[in-house]
Amino acid sequence: MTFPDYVKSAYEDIKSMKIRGAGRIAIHAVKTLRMYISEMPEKINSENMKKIIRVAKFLNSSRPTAISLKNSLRFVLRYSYREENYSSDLLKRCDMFIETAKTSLEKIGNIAEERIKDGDTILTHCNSNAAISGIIKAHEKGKNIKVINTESRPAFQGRITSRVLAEKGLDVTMIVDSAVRYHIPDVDIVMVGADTITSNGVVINKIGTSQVAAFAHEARRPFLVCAETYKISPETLIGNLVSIEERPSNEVIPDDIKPDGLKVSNPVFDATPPEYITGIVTEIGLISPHSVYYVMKEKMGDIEDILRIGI
Ligand code: RI2
Repeated sequence: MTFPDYVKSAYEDIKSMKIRGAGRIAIHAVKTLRMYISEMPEKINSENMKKIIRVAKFLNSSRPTAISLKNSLRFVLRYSYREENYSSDLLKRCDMFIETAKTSLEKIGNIAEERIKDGDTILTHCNSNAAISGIIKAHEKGKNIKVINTESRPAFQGRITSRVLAEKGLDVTMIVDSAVRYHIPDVDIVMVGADTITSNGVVINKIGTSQVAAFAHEARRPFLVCAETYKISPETLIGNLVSIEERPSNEVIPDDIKPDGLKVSNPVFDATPPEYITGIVTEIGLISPHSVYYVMKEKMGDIEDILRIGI
């Protein structure tokens, strides 16, 4: 099956990380699928439904770790197994996902903001819209806060965080990733995002997150994860492991200076155990990592039903 150009470029934009961030790639994929569905007749026959699912699978294959991508597409196609399907219903589900993603971020920001006290220094890693939403709100409310942010090698997403926060007038200090332990005594609270949350409360996020969590744990600093519930992975409930994306070696060392035979490992995510996590700020409230299973059941319903969509 050949895909329309806009589908291929959405795939490339996500794969190359031109569009990145677990929430943003999910929204971009749904907007792209929406475009494809809008070209379909109102009554979708099984042949056309197969085509829609193929496009969804293709978009999902652009990046392997963030479950937000897969969950967003599954949300749209939740009832695709039914005999009768209408494009207007699918388009409504696309819009519903996009709107929910927006309002979830707003709610997460409000809850995270409550956890930030006047005078606090917040450490954040990488660039997470969810994690910085509370920081921005605290600043806008007039709280006198400071932010320390990691540069997040090798892709330097920390530079986006610094720019966004500095442009809003926050007091931001960028540090190299390896300086987290040096600076942790100055930190009052750590806030990071998530790409995937497993049924047993493990958080998969940007490489280095687990080190930050270990240092926060050692220094007895609260470690909060800010993430929408659509970042919970239903397949982890049936024992699937989260696959960690390995990106090209030239993101770590350019090919022209790489000695012959040098091996490079570039995993872009790691796993933080629930023992290091003070809480997860979601749109339904601040939850314990140990309660993820119950939230998953409440938000997603029948897991078997979700998995049979086949994406
Ligand atoms: P939001 C990013 O992944 C980072 O790991 C970040 O913490 C996470 O997505 C969540 O981001 P990448 O795309 O959804 O930079 O909170 O590899 O924006």
